[in-house]
Amino acid sequence: MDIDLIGVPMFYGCDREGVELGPDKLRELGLKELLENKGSNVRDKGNVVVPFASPDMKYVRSSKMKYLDEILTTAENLASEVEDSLKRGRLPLVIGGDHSLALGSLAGVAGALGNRHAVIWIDAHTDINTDQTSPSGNVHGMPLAAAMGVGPTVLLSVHGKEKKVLDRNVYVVGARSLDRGEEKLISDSRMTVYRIGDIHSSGMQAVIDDLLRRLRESRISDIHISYDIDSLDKSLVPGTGTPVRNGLKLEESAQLVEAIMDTGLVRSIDFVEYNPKLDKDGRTAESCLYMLDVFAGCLGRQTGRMDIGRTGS
Ligand code: 5AB
Ligand code: MN
Ligand code: MN
Ligand code: MN
Repeated sequence: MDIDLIGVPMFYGCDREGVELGPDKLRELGLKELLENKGSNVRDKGNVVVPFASPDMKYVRSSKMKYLDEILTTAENLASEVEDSLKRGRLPLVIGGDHSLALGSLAGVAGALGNRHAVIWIDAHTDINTDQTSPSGNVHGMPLAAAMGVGPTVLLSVHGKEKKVLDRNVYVVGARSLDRGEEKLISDSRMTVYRIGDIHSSGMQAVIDDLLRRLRESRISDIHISYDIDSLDKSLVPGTGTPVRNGLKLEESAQLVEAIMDTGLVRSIDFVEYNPKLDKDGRTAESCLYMLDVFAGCLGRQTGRMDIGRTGS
């Protein structure tokens, strides 16, 4: 596979410093080599520009969404990069940074692929708050709602088009920490949420089978994976801003990622929320590398240019 690495050194969406160091730390740990060794052709596009803001600028633009201007500018910058990579037939691998960057990656995906794609959001959270329902004002809890066209216009208008994905093509896996407004949006929309309880009661394979069946029936032609490392159990990722107990094991996460990757439909990937500053004994780095190795293995098995338009698995 031809891969474009794109770093997004930003913490504004989680309001907790350290996560902006994620992209360069993963490079230092050998991300490019890891991908190359498994057979991919990798171009590192570097980091997108993230404007500077001091903490006193947090609420300048909005009282409900912290660092709004800086997040929007970064999202525009990222959207252009992702769109450009996809149009060249390369797979953008976006390295965070906090999850608000998905406002940009999904805008780029929509720009290049239209609306026949699915978004698979692997996360302890569903990230479907709006400025009205958010308990924190942190935009990293809002990008998936915005992508479905729900929330304040400013978040929806990144890089054109208001809807970056149809709600019926949205799947969250691993959810276990949801806010009340998020629960309401789940019942009011057609998105699918596989909670940790479903995974523990039926097993990961049953969840995967159901997910793949729905993907097939929906006739989507492309997939974007947004991988938040807090989907993993708290013990595996001390170095993330919002760890949650009772999460996925590495083996379960690998099984899930492999099944999705092996559809051959994955066009773009986010890998987010690794905060090297909060890590303990390199445990999070190790978990990240384990999962990135899984992605790398799958990507390496896939061949060169992507044939956009294929269906089924
Ligand atoms: B993450 C919370 N729902 O909105 C909120 O890490 C947490 O990108 C959001 O999944 C976590 O502040 C966002 C309480
Ligand atoms: Mn998230
Ligand atoms: Mn464009
Ligand atoms: Mn999360």
